[in-house]
Amino acid sequence: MKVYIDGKFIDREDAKISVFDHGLLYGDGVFEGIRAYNGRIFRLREHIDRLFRSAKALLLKIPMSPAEMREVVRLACAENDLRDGYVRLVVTRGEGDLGLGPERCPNPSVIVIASAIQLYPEKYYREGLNIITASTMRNLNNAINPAIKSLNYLNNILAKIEAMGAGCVEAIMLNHLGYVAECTGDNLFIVAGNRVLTPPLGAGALYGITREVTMELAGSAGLIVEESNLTLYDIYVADECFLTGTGAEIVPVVEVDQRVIGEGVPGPVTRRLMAAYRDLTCATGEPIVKEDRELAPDGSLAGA
Ligand code: PXG
Repeated sequence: MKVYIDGKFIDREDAKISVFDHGLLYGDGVFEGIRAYNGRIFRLREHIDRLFRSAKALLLKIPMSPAEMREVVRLACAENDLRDGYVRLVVTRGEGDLGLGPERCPNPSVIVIASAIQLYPEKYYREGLNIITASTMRNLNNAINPAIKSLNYLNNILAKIEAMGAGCVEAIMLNHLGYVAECTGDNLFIVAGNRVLTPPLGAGALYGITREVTMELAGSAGLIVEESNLTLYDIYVADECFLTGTGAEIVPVVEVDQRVIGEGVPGPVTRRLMAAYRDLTCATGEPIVKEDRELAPDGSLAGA
């Protein structure tokens, strides 16, 4: 495997960054997780745009344009002969010193890891997940806004630890008002009759790209799609519940905090959306093409 770091493709074992990088010292940076299916990168533009928005919120200047970043992701996939896989894109504040101040980091680092994907077991999709609600509350919008996909993921990790402690793979996180925000690495939806509901972003959810695609698919299927504040009660009494994320895609939830959801099996709306999502991932996306184009010796992408 070759990892892209600041303009160069480096062997996996040599792909390292400084211990003075503020991404490591302070979680000061942003990231994206992107999937490639069937030789195409799914929703590449949307992921890169979200990366740039996260960076903007942190006053972190990414040292290339969005078009160049898309090209780097395509090159990283081609370099690793990836047709189906997972791309982790990281931009750190860069090397500084032990002070907090970002002004000490003049050169942000760009890292692209294009790797094989660890898929969720097929059982999760066939039988659905059993999840819990974490006691760890989602970050406040005026503390670390959950819309920023930053390298500071401790809020999510603490909730994930609770999930694992309860023998679950995911946990619901509530906001400070007691409304459902999202899960530790996935957005949440419920189905009530012919309505498909998901919390608004202001409730403490990431602007999930799979969430967006799912809302479009549900609309096309003639369902009523609404963003609305949800309490745990709304989930417990829903007909169906499912989670969305780049890694998970659309995964059914059949039990929450010991309450069986609906019939206790993946419901018809969830299954229909899962199928529609899989069709879309196979058929759309930015093609990965092995191009003649190489990085210049200085690591730049001429003409990108
Ligand atoms: N909420 C949070 C907090 C996330 O981190 C999502 C929702 C889903 O967003 P997308 O755009 O992917 O539909 C995410 C993204 C992991 C992992 O290893 C999960 C994410 C990102 C990177 C790694 O579980 N989830």
